[in-house]
Amino acid sequence: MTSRRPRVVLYNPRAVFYTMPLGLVALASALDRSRIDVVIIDGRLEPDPVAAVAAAARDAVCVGISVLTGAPIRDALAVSRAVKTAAPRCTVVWGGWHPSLFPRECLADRSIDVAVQGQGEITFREIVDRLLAGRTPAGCPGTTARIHGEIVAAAPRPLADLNTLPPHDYSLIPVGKYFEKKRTRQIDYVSSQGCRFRCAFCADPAVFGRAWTGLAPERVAAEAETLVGRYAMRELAFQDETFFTSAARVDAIAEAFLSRGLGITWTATLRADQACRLGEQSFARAVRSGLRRVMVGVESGSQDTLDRLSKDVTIEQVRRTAELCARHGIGAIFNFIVGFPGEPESSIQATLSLVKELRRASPAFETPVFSYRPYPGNKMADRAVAEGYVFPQELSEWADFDYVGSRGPWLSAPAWDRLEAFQFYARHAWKPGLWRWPLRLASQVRCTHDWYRWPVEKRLVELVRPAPQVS
Ligand code: B12
Ligand code: SF4
Repeated sequence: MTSRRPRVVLYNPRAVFYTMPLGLVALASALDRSRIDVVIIDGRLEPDPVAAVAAAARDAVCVGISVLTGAPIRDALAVSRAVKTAAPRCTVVWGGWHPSLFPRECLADRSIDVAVQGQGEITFREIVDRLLAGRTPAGCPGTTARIHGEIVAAAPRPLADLNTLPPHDYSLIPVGKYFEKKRTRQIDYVSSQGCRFRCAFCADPAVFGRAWTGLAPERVAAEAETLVGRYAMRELAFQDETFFTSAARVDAIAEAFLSRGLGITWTATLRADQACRLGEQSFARAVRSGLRRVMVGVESGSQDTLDRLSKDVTIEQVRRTAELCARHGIGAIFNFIVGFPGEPESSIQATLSLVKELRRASPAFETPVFSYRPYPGNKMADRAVAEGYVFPQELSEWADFDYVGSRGPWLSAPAWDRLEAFQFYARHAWKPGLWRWPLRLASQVRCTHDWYRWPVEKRLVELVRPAPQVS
């Protein structure tokens, strides 16, 4: 049966992991669905996403696609081109991080008509309204668009207070299918947008201009309660860039979870300085309200390197955060990066030492160490370019720009091999379990003596269990 109402199709490209497509849910929730049909298609759940979007686009007003830098671009391009073939008059809108950073470069591909920068709800609603009224989206604040072959960049749109936007309607996505893929009744949720910090390797300051907006605690708790009632949700995964930005807000959220007796667990991102500002009592309250795991971007074990990164965090704060988590029995993923341009060997060594210290502190801590490769849209990447680093120029080249689990240009091949071996031994050296003791002992000896050559134990384990380990 074909619907008479105008249709908007939204597409989330294939990606690793099954985090819910919150950006698209936000956009769809902000449209007037009393007069528009909205379809969200997730490439991770479709056997043939290109065909599915092309078919849905035939009688659609527009197709909106969420695009991260890297591999998702390949999928987004294939879908956009298929849409233009199936429905040449359908407007293709790209939004999300890559088009926010590179609107003009995106529009160089003729299958893309509009690139949206930053927060998308109001901008996308205006684009759809304009299209329905037979007007061009070009000139709509927050967009860069092609009109009669010319590219028009409109004024930026200021970040709207999230509290003025409608709640996210999860009935727009098949929540049960995500539960199945994740193998847990965990719902992804975002309670804030933007970030006030200035880390020199991150695109957030460029995309959101160091602005931040967060939902009121009562609204977060009320929405969480609805999700528990509707989907029997057991865990809420906050996908905020910096969930703990306001200690008072975190306190009030924890209090509201407790007073509503939600009985769920929750996870969120945490900066070490924020953990220290939060303090013992508030942390304890958060834990009582269900906090079970935090993700902390430590980046480096060297204070000099942290200062170069403008991280505005001290190693002492990282230690205090770890101590707080361990004392409260909270799991933590401490993320590290090595191989920054010009990073001295002593800084890498300091990172490995801190990783060992954290591993020793709690078996519930994970410590992935990544090799730095510049993501665009920040001071560090600009500096690298000034010194001769060349970023991809065309969209198709950006599609090959995938860093996950690979070596960056500032880390030598032997240093990378050593890092891989180190990660294996650090993972096993303090892992509990009776039957693991031979590997644990060997790993402890290696970590104590910083000796990672000829990693025979690693080869043996990989022979028995070839799947890559993440932490
Ligand atoms: C969940 C998530 C993922 C999921 C993706 C889920 C999905 N949808 O497919 C997974 C785990 C797969 C992932 C992977 C990676 N991610 Co990620 N991820 C996030 C995270 C934590 C939350 C995203 C989210 O849901 N936000 C909430 C929603 C509401 O916001 P939003 O998506 O930005 O959408 C808003 C606007 O961007 C815009 N918008 C978005 N899409 C569209 C589409 C249209 C048509 C329009 C008009 C507007 C629009 O409007 C929305 C509402 O305001 C963000 C950080 C963050 N908090 O945003 C990082 C983030 C997006 N990820 C990032 C990175 C670097 C990565 C990885 C490279 C990390 C890594 N090393 O493994 C990989 C690479 C992905 C790949 N190449 O395949 C960077 C982005 C860098 C970039 N230039 O793209 C971010 C910003 C983190 C950071 N600060 O560095 N990620
Ligand atoms: S790395 Fe995190 S804290 Fe730093 S600017 Fe980016 S989002 Fe903010």
